[in-house]
Amino acid sequence: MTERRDILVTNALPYANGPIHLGHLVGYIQADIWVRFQRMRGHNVFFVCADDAHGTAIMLRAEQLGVTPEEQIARIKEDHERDFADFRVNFDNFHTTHSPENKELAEYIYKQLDANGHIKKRTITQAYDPEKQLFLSDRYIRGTCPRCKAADQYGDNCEVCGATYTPDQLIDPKSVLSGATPVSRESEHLFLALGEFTDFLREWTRAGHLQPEVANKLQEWLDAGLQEWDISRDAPYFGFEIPGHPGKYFYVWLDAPIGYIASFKHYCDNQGIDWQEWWKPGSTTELHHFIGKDIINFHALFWPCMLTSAGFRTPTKIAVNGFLTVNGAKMSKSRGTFIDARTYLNHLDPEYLRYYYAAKLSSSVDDLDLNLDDFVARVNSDLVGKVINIASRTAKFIEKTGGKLSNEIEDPALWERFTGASERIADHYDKRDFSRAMRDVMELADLANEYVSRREPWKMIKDEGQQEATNQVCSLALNMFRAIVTYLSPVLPALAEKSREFLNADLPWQGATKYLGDHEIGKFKPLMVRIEKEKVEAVVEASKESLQAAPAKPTGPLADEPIAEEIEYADFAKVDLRVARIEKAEHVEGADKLLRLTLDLGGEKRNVFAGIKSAYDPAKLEGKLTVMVANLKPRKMKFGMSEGMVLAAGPGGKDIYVLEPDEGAQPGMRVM
Ligand code: B3M
Ligand code: ZN
Repeated sequence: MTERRDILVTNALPYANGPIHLGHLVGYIQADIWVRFQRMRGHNVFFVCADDAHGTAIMLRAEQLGVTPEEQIARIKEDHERDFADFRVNFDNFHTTHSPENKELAEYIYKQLDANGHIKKRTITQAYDPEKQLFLSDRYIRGTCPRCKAADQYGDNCEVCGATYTPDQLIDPKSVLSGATPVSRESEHLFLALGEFTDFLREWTRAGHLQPEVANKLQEWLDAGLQEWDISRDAPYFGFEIPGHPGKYFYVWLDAPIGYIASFKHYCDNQGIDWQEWWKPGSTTELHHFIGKDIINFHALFWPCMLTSAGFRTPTKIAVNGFLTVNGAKMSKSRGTFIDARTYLNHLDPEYLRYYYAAKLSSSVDDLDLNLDDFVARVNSDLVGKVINIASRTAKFIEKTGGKLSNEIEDPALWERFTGASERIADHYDKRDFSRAMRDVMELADLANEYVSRREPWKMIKDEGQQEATNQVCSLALNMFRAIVTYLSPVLPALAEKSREFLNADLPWQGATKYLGDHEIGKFKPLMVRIEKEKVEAVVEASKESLQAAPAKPTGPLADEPIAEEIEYADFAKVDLRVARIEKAEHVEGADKLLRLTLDLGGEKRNVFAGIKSAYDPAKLEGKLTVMVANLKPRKMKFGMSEGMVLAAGPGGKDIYVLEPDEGAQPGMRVM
């Protein structure tokens, strides 16, 4: 075995403005498995996290609930901690970024950056809500797209046509917070001059800290040139005031990663450990950050600059995971696939999900799909059908033959397959190739089951002269079971715990290669039950956004949108409207509002992006007839060419109704 490593592991800090959901859990479960594995291998590991407690969203949420931000983040922290504990994500410390340690460290790092000349001052013009009296980031402004005129678009880009713009280019912009029309206001901001770190970053991003695809992405950004990073926000803001700049606060993303150090420091101060030993340049300890792919820039660009300038060590590895999709699509509240950790826990065993994620996780940044049917099938077949089965079909024969495992290895070649797998599986875990580790373990489970089926101990036991042989066969089976559960125990800590009791033995990693003989075992109890499909359905049902909860929609559309200006018939006649059949309707990766439609115009096929995702399950659209503008000039959108437009009515959101011709209409027919 290699020498003992000192490893500090962190997970991205969840925002303190909402519950943990299954998407978050991909990264947390991944890191927890890795930590448990490293500990089993004898390494010294600390695993810390914290709530990311600052920012406008949290401040506004507290205000809405009529509590102080401090009260609000304290409540959320309790929920987060409970969710993590119940999913067996076992942090050594779960802190908050709104802590004295973090304040002190953030101020310190900022002062170092400033002293090293990397902080610049500049006056910027920003949208300001005159009623709420605060500056508005793009997400708090909505209005009509200046290009395609789609209503209710974000302040920075249009989800319907893909245009990008600044909030002041929106037609009729409104503050989401008050409904007021934003005004432009000037204010002085502080910036971190990232460009000054370009050479450092070029080297750092290629020095083995990152997955290759991540390093390539960063190279693109570096080649494009790094902008200065705006690190200040004006009051009112929930965060830390910047030393020397009254009324200005650190932007939440400045102090968020510093929360890693703060959480660790808080832990070490309680334990009497010297935290600085772990954070000084040249430290022999390792630092691993597990994050999602949407926050790569903060961790692999900004963070190393801050650390290095302030005289801290930089990360050993940044482990980036992809997003979670459910049933092949983005998690959706209307479909009930936006599943909170707690909703899942109310119905299902967390170990099922830990196993499923492990079985699908690799070291790449690929997205991970939780297909709910496959989830049920896979867990039942792998864990219950294969792993548990080995023990449940042999344990009773040990009981009947004296309750003790035999010293005699009945099939040494077979047993060697199990001991020989140890280092290979360990290597997969270490490289975060959990899916490979799971595949190797399941192959072992197949071998064990084949062996038991071949020997048929249930027949042997009936033969008076075969009692000892029966005991030997089942002893080998249970030793194979023990090795398998050991290899799985970073993923399935509860199963490991129960198996320890049943086998009356510890399950250290090295133990998997030592034959447990002349050893009395405990009584077999069912170690895990099958997932019932109904429970998964109950989770989905409970996750569906209740319709009553949706805000009441205004009625009387004419009052909202007066009839447009009169036009000549000739103008109307220019529009070639045709009946089309929706042949295919699909989700578009990365688009919140769009569906991709393949339309059949009676022979001719068209690809059209329609902003109707919020109202339609794509499957329900397929086969439907509708009406389209067939002679609209093709438009290049963010996700591809759109060759026409489908007609639909309604204000938006869930209230969108695709027009359908009356029965008898055929694709390609002209609509007059
Ligand atoms: N609070 C959450 C996220 O974007 C954000 C992470 C902070 S990590 C220092 O996933
Ligand atoms: Zn648009």
